[in-house]
Amino acid sequence: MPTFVAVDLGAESGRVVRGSLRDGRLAVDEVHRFVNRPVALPDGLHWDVLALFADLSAGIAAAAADGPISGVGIDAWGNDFALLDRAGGLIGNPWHYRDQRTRSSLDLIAARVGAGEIYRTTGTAPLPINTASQLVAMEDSAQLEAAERLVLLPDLFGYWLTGQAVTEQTIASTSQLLDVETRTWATGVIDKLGIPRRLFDYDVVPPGIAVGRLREHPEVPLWTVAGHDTASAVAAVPAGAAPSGFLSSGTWSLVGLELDAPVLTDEARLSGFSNEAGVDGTIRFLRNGTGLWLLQRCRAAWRSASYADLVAAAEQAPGFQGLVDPDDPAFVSPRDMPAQLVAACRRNGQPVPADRAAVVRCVLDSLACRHRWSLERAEQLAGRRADVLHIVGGGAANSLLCRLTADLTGRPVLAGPVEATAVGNLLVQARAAGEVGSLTEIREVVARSLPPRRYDPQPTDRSEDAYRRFLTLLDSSDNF
Ligand code: LRH
Repeated sequence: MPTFVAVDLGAESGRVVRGSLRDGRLAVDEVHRFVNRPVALPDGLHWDVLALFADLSAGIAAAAADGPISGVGIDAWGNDFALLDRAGGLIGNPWHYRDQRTRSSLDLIAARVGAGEIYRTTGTAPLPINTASQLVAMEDSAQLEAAERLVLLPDLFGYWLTGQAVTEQTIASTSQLLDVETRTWATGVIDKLGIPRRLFDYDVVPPGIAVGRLREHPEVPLWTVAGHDTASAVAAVPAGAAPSGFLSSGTWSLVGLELDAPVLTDEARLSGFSNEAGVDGTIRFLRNGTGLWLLQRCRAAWRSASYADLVAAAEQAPGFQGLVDPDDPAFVSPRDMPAQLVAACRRNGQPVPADRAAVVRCVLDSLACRHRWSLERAEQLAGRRADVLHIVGGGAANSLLCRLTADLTGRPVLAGPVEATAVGNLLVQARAAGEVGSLTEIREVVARSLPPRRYDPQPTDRSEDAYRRFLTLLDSSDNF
């Protein structure tokens, strides 16, 4: 029975998950889970990559001690990267995409390359979190001067595990520096931005190739997987023949459609849609919006509460009162998220949430409205309709969010798997090892092993009225 190990790193936590295939079904169990704690240093907000590496290594060791494993794969959140010097050493602590140093980056990029041109080349929406935005904010820095090579985070950990550095396609496509058609570095864009070309002087490889063997466990190969967590999650969407959309729901809400070719129109750019690289040449045409981050920060501010308790309380609170735009810049890194949500309702003339349950309900109602907006806009831009919406990731376990998203979008929601990212990671390895055939077969294995839960839409006058109010709110802001 072949067993694979997925290392799946999210902005809030990381996990090491083991998956075994038997008779066309995948059984998964979590070997190790750990918190991901960003650290604020005098120069800005960083990831603690050494702690993450120690934790993921401990998880792999625990899995290897339990029985033979046929491979390891690593996926992580997008955009963030490490710089390596000419001896392969790490330069500085990688930055967190929420660090504020990128404030002027979008203007700089538009001035140097042109917003339309960089979009037509890379297919990536202009966001301050993009690797490109971070690199232009670092120009003339000593770190950039000393750097020989850039590796995105999953590839950094793969390098530390095996001694071999690769650049995997799906994670590279979150940089805004990869050519969306050829899936090679967009050297013209890199040059115009004034970013040293030598950092990218390496081939970009697809998911599913052998990288090398683990230094600590020489019998175990490391495979490239879809290194971008969203790409791994979408590979594990148990989509059948019905035309469907997806929502990968975690810290971010990534709503969109899987396409064969990118949509590179000005309209798509101005609506904030990206064309991200998926498995087997697929394109994830999606909008990257703020997701359960809003709730994560509320929970942190309130300390004691669990997500389950918060959602249970919100179930009892009256719905469709105060609404906010989840992408309001006030929510990017506030000290006190609940206070910011209340302030945003007040600022926008919305009913002001009076207690925790009302704040949570405001978040979930607002996310459901945004999900509808993004799905409908994706359909218009791509000229394709989704008859069902698959929700994967942590949000698939949030029944209120799933129900509200079904009601607002008017589509049946198929929720799960919650651990889609790890599942996609495991099955891309299984395919590389010859255990599974195509992407379609991967999705059949998921549907058989972890059948999704269905929520049928029940729109009401109140939900429709809330959506109209949400649109007015968007009209009065600068956000797309
Ligand atoms: C989701 C995600 C998203 C990014 C972001 C920083 O976890 O990878 O696709 O852009 O994190």
